[in-house]
Amino acid sequence: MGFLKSVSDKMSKMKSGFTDKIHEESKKDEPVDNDYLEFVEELLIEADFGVRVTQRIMEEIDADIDASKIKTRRDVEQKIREIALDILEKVEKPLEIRKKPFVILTVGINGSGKTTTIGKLASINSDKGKRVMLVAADTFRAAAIEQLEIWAERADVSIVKQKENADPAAVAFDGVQSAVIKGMDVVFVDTAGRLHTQKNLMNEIVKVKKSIEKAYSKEPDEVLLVLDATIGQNAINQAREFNKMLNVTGIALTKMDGTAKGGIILAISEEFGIPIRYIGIGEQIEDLKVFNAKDFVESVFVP
Ligand SMILES: Nc1nc2c(ncn2[C@@H]2O[C@H](COP(=O)(O)OP(=O)(O)OP(=O)(O)O)[C@@H](O)[C@H]2O)c(=O)[nH]1
Ligand SMILES: [Mg+2]
Repeated sequence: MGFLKSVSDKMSKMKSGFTDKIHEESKKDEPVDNDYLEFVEELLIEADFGVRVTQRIMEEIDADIDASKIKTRRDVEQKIREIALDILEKVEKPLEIRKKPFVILTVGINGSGKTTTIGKLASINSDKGKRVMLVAADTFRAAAIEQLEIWAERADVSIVKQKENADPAAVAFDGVQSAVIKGMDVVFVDTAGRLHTQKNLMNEIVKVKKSIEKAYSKEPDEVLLVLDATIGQNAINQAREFNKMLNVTGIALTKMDGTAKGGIILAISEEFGIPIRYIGIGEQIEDLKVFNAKDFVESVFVP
């Protein structure tokens, strides 16, 4: 299925919570007055566009009304789309897996979708003929290692693991070193979920990053922050803290299918400008999409 149709179908919550409501109004032959603008502002906040993006949108709408560029509700709808595209185009930088091994460290809070995203990417890359290695540096629970093993089997790729409670930095070191020796194309390092407020665990992930650097003589090629879109504005704080500690180079925004508040993608993009590499719109392999701004706006912001 193409990007447009599948994303559009899976994003039905966001569409019914925001896009369809704006569109219904835009069909009405009624003025763009203060009441209407307040209604629009509330919708934006409810859909998690965040204060900063909402303010930008409302200010640009005001300016366009003053300049007589916006006359109808349909013009307002169009303007929101334009601003969404402007924000998202700046973060559309697909991850290019060039040199080998290309090492991707995934980080994020508990349950954000790290392991699933790795599993999906392992399959996609393996299908392209790349030699993929998964590294089970989430040693917190035995189940976490097993979960990654299942994905490795499904994608028919290699896995490096140790026992439960092994030092995650040591597992990461071994994994990357072995990938270098075996001539792997791409390495995904899975890590345990942690809250950005847990100081010890945040220090631990910095150690994991450093140990990859030691095994590899350079930093990981990608520090991929996996963010759950359904947690709303909390995602902003997480992105800020993870970025401060680890220099995040890309974001995978998961569970976009499960939320009416998909505006969070705009809030994050406008705030940090970190590339959005992938969006997750479901649990299956085909539900991970390389992020494309124009396609996204067309499938989510057009009714
Ligand atoms: N609907 C939906 N579910 C998703 C998506 N991505 C992940 N999930 C589900 O979210 C749950 C948690 O995913 P995991 O990949 O285990 O998350 P994790 O970040 O590895 O979790 P921890 O290792 O516990 O920190 C699983 O049930 C996944 O199937 C998505 O894009 N959409
Ligand atoms: Mg996991």
